[in-house]
Amino acid sequence: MSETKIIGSAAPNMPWQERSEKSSEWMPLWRYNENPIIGRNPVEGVARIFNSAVMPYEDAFIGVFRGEQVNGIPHIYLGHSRDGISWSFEKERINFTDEKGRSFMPLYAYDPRLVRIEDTYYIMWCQDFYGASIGIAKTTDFKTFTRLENPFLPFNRNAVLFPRKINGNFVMLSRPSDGGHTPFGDIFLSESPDMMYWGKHRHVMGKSSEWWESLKIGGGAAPIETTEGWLLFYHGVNRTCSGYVYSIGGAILDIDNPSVVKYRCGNFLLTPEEWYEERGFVPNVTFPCAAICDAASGRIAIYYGAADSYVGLAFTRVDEVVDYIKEYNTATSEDTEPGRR
Ligand code: BMA
Repeated sequence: MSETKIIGSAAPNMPWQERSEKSSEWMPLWRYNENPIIGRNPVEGVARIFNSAVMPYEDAFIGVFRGEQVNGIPHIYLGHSRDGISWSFEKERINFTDEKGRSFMPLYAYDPRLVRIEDTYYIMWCQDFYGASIGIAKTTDFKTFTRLENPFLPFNRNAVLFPRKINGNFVMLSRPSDGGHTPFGDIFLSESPDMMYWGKHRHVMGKSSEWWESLKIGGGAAPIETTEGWLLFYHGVNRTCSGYVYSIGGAILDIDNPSVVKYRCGNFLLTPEEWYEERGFVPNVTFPCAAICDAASGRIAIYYGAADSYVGLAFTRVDEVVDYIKEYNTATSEDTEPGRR
C-alpha cells in the first residue's frame, strides 16, 4: 500500500464502517450496510431526496439536498445531522436572496454541491438560465444564502469548486451540456479571481474508450487534496439499450495545474448493483456529489444519489483508492496535456 495522505483537516467524527464480508475485497469502495441512508418521502412535500452534498459543520454535519417536491420540481433543502448518517430536513426550501437581501429563487434547482473555501461556504447547482445552467450562492452561517452572478452561459451542469484557490484564483469544474438528457459531455475547468468573472477555460477530461464511461462524464464530489494530487470522484455514463447507466469513477489531477490528469481509472469504482441503485425513479444511477474525509486516518465517505430516489454512502481509504486508480490507470496523452488548444 502506498503512503498517500490527505492534505486537509481532521474529521474524527465522520461516518465510518469497515469493509464487511458483504463487499468484494477487490473493489476499492464498499457500501454502508444500512444503505440507503435517506429513503422516500423524507419531509412533507418532498417525494425523494438524492444527488446531495454534505460536510462537517461546527461539531456535526450540514448538507444541501436535492428535494424532488410532490409536484416533481426539484429545489434545494437544508439538512442537519449529528452523525452524517441520520438526517433531519428543514421543511422550507432554502430561500436564496440577492445581494440586497430580497428573495431571488431559481425556478428549479438540482444536484447541489457544497464547498468551503476559507470561511465561506459555496453552493453550486443546476438551474434554469434560459436552459439548464449553473447557479451559485454563498453563506457563512447557513441562515442567509446570497446568490452570486451566474458563472457560465447555458447549457452547463455538474459544477464543483475546488476547496481552495489555486495559483491565486478560484477554480471550478463544469460540464457543458445540452438542454435535455445530453448524449455527450466532458469535464472542463474555469478560473476566477473574484467569483464573478470566469475564464482561462481548459479541458480536463472526456469520455473514454472504457464502456462504462463511453457516453459522457461529469464532476462529482469536490476534489480532495492529497499528496498525489487532487482526488476526483466523478460520474461516468454508459448508454445501453434500456437507458443510461451512471457509475462512479476516480481520477487524480495535478495539484498546481488541475487540467492535467495524472491518472484516471479505467475501471469504475462503484456501479449500480444494489436494489436502491438499480430500482427507482431512474434506474441504474450512482451519482456522487460529496465526500467527507479525515486527513488523520485517510478515511473517505462518499455520498451518492441512487436511482434518482435515495442517498447512499460508500467508504474507502485514500491510499487504497489512489493505489487502485494508479494500478488501472488509462490516462491518455489527451488527458495528461494541460487542456489548452
Ligand atoms: C442527469 C442529471 C442527474 C440525474 C441523472 C440520471 O442528467 O439530471 O440529476 O441523476 O441525469 O437521471
